[in-house]
Amino acid sequence: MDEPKQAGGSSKAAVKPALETQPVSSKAKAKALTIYIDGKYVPEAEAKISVFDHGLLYGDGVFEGIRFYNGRVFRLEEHLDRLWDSARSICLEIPIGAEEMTEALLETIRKNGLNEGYIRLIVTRGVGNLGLNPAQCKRPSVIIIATTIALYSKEVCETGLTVVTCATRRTNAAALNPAVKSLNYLNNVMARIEANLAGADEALMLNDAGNVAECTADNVFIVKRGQIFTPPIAAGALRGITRSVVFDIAAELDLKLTETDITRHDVFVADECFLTGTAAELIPVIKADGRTLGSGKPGPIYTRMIGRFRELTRATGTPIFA
Ligand code: PXG
Repeated sequence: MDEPKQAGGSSKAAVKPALETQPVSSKAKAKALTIYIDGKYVPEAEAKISVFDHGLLYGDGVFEGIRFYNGRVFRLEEHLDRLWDSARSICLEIPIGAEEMTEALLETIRKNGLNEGYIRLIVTRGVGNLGLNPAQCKRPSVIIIATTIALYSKEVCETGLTVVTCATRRTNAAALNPAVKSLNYLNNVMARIEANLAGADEALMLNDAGNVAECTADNVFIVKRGQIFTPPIAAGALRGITRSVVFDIAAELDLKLTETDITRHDVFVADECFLTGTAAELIPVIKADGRTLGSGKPGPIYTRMIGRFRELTRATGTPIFA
């Protein structure tokens, strides 16, 4: 696999750790990336923002993680729509239009000579003073990083992940609404630390009612008696783009999919469970809080879903080189 930034050595454990947790290989450091910052394309060594940027000082900003496959950006419009929704919700005006953003994004990929990979698109509140009042920040910054990423090895996709329920709750919509994909991810980071400490691959996050919301960077699906279930947005799930792809595939394959509250019990007794996210794609879960789920192997519905997902990612999306 060509994974210059994230790829690492292999381990003999039955369930391999996420690649992001493995050491960066020394070979990888050779090829410097070209990064877009506020209209300029600069080498990564020069890609810097101010220490007074409120994105750094307060996590004040929004972002998207986007994948491109086979020379096409997957579900780009949906990602940009969500970025603009997140920005609008926090009164952040993105300084360029969607058309200019699209061109900058495609050009960043082209400048890095990539055909397949991952984009991190960030809009920060911009430079202000040390007070948190965003009224001080006159111009938001736009940053685009195009690189390669593999969160989980091929083996993990084939064997499945383990999850633990964490004590850190998903933020209540009345506090920081989880629908906003903001730069403030400390809530999810805390949950992820709990998973790490418990030796699990991911953390299952509950909402204030004690129902399943999502994992730290992925939406959750379960399968019971041939039907698929996932928590509604109101339960604290991000309106995931990959989640919506699963809805589309379920309709295509004539599988019943229902948005409903899910308890830990529902997860424990599920026939199958899988997570979805742009970086993680579709990934099976085979253990939750020590209980083996279903057969303990990726299930038949997951297998059909991922097959169709792979076809869609290869054949659809915004062309990069057109
Ligand atoms: N829930 C949360 C909280 C997320 O941040 C998803 C679900 C999945 O949504 P998409 O649209 O990607 O299907 C996300 C995704 C990562 C990473 O490295 C992913 C996200 C944020 C930070 C890191 O996988 N967002």
